[in-house]
Amino acid sequence: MTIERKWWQSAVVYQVYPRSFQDSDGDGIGDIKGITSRLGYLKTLGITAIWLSPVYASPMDDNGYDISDYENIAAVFGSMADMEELLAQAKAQGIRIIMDLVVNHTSDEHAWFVEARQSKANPFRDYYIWRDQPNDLTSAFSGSAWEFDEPSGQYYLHLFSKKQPDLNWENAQVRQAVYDMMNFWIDKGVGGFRMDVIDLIGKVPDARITGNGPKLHDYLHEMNQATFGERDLLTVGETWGATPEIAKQYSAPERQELSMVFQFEHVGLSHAPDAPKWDLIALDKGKFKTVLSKWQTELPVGAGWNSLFWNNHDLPRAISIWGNTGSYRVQSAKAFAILLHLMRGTPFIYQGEEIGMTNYDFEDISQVADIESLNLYAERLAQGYQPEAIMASIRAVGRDNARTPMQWDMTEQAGFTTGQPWLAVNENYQTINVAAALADKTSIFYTYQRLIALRKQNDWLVYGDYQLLETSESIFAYLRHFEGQRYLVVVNFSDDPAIFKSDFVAEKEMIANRSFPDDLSQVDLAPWDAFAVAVK
Ligand code: TEU
Repeated sequence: MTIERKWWQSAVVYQVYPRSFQDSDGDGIGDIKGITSRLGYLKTLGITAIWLSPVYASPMDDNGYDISDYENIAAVFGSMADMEELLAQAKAQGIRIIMDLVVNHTSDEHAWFVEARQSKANPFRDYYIWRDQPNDLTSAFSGSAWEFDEPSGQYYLHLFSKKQPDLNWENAQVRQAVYDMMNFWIDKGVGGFRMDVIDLIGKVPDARITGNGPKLHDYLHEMNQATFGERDLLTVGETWGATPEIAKQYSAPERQELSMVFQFEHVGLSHAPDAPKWDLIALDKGKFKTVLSKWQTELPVGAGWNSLFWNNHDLPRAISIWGNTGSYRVQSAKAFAILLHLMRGTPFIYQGEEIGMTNYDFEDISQVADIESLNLYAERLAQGYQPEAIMASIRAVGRDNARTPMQWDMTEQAGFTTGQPWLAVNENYQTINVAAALADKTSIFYTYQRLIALRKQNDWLVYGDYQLLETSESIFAYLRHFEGQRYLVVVNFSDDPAIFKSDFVAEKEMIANRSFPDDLSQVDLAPWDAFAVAVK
């Protein structure tokens, strides 16, 4: 089979959450100059693209996912000149910058909304979604999705915070304004876009349809043609509601929509059935294997493309909920890395994952900054929940777990800032930090570095077929097939020893977090052991 190779299929992307990555001016908030100063570190890791969470002008109700000007930079993050410098320096290091595209909604302080709420007759009124009466749609950040606008006498829709009014994608002028803005950034040399909650733009509020609306794919095809279609860019949609069938609609090349999707089916396995994400349940390992394997086999090369990730800025640290951050922190972090990075799809690493950063021990709501958690707290308190019960949810899954400052070294505030950080540094920074990781050849960092290097060197890893192997429950083992070669990946996904049996014969070692087994007929696996070998 001849494969039409794309750079983004073999890329490894690193997500930077600017507020928490590196502060350069001592105000306690990370900034663009800080990111530029750390490009050398990212180059050492080996990543080839950065997904930059929003740095645009914003009142920061949702840390920048509420944008008031798409063509300017938030002063707290720096200036447009800083952004251009970051693009240039990154390019010189062979790193592309993927911008976050947040166009399901704007900030209520965006000029369009400021105009829109002037009066029903305002030319920008129809840029947003207004109704005389609200329906029962709810916001992801608690409460009704409708907010009454006193002066103009109607309700506007906000699927997130009330400072994030939803744009009306039915309006062709809105769509054109978004495409013009995207072209502004393409002309600046960005490497692509990560599209925030893109599956919501086809919503039909009166029919209570939010995700996967009827015109969603028409809009994305139109966007593709009006902007990045002819360019060699990476576009990834955040699509909570995607099945493999839906993922193909987004990413099959002939449909000319996006490069790939983020799907969250494995993330959902930790949520109680029919409950919001706040009630965490133990992971069913059987389902975990089935779900991840389904996404491997149901998107064959040419039919679509998937991404691979454990973490992002909205999720608890994966090793804190699925791994073991006690005695097996290092071993389980390496096991997760090996398990994921040898699958097919484009891997995304979230800042700090490569050194095994963990959840934060939030004890009191005063330690929490995220609007989603703060709103949940107020809502549940009013519903009669005990504060400790609400804190237990926030501690387990709250988004601030991912947003504590990056841990660079053992100096005060972990080298993140010379001032007071906007969110507390995790107390474990004395042991978990970049300087310590770089100094230890056996650290998690070097497992990631090796995995990234392997992906650059091996087509089997990028394009090979995938086959789940029958094993005992706690072992996750699969084969990759490519051009007559076979590669075996075995992970003991548990705190207990396990035995892996097979009739494979090892040919060449690829990567491991233990010594390589000579004999694959029976391998004694210690907790969280993981290895990959080419087999005959
Ligand atoms: O998130 C979309 C989303 O639905 C969830 O991930 C969200 O974080 C929440 O946990 C739902 O319970 C995207 C961004 O990634 C997130 O940071 C933004 O807050 C949100 O959209 C709004 O722009």
